[in-house]
Amino acid sequence: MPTIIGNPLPHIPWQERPSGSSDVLWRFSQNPIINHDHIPSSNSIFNSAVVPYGDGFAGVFRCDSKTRQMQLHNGHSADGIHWQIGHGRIQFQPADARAAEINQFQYAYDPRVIWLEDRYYVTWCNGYHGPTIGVGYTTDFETFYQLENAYLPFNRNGVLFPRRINGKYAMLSRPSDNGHTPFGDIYYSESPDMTHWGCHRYVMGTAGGWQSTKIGAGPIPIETNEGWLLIYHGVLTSCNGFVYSFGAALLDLEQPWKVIARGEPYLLAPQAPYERTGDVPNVAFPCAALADAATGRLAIYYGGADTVVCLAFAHVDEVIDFVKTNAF
Ligand code: BMA
Repeated sequence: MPTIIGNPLPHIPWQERPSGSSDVLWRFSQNPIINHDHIPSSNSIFNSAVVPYGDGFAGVFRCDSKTRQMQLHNGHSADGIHWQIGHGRIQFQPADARAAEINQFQYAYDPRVIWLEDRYYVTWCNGYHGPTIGVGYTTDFETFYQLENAYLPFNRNGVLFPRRINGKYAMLSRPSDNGHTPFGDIYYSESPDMTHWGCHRYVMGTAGGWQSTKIGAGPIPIETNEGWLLIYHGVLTSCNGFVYSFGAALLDLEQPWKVIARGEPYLLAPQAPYERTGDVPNVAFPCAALADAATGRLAIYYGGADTVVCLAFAHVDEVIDFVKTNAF
């Protein structure tokens, strides 16, 4: 039976699958959990990342401002559903003198957060003469430090693994261009020190249907006894523009650039009103998942239509069965 390798987290948000549904993944009935105007300064809050913190949860939120600046804000929550989000953007302090050279804020979006060894690391899409992957850390979600960018521009999607692999830090990313990127595959890179990234490996690329234009890693990969469970977004180009859905794949635990299985259908496509309608219609964009190793429950946080934050739920064994049964 597929199981999560990790800590029991009995307090993560949860709601049973609606009766009559056979979906592997189902939406929270109280979606969206965070509305576009949750704080006075926000135009929209979406594509955000949360982790267990203390007795509750903390997070880094993408809050686009009323000047339409893309920013990261901190947040705290007792239950993972009701959030207190900081009203101002996170101002990263340079971690050292070298990092001070790149510490000028241009824009920041699509964060991911993970506890790794001794601190919470944050990665995000960071403006530095074009989009690249910013890396920083915090211990308290109040003071944040910025390290070097992981890559050269252009790259918008950087997702750390939650532990070292073969002694190295590991990250998935998606090299791109400076526009709205009509392509994109997932690559793996490793680093001895969280600064120098190399040994780049191709993981997987676009495929049919919902993932035919580009794909990108979503939440931090979830370690299971069957491999890393990677929830990832896929984009198709319709005559009305990009459509963002998400699905799942299993990656080898020690060589994560090797794909064990990849599910052909999506797990969730933008079909609810708050996914279809908003600043960017037809977007469901996952950036975080809480996983309870005791029960196998997953709570997945995703942005709806670049406007709101939503939750969906699944059982890890059912997601892995789905990936293997529908592999292509
Ligand atoms: C991507 C990012 C995401 C966004 C998506 C759809 O390039 O900007 O934050 O959700 O486009 O607009």
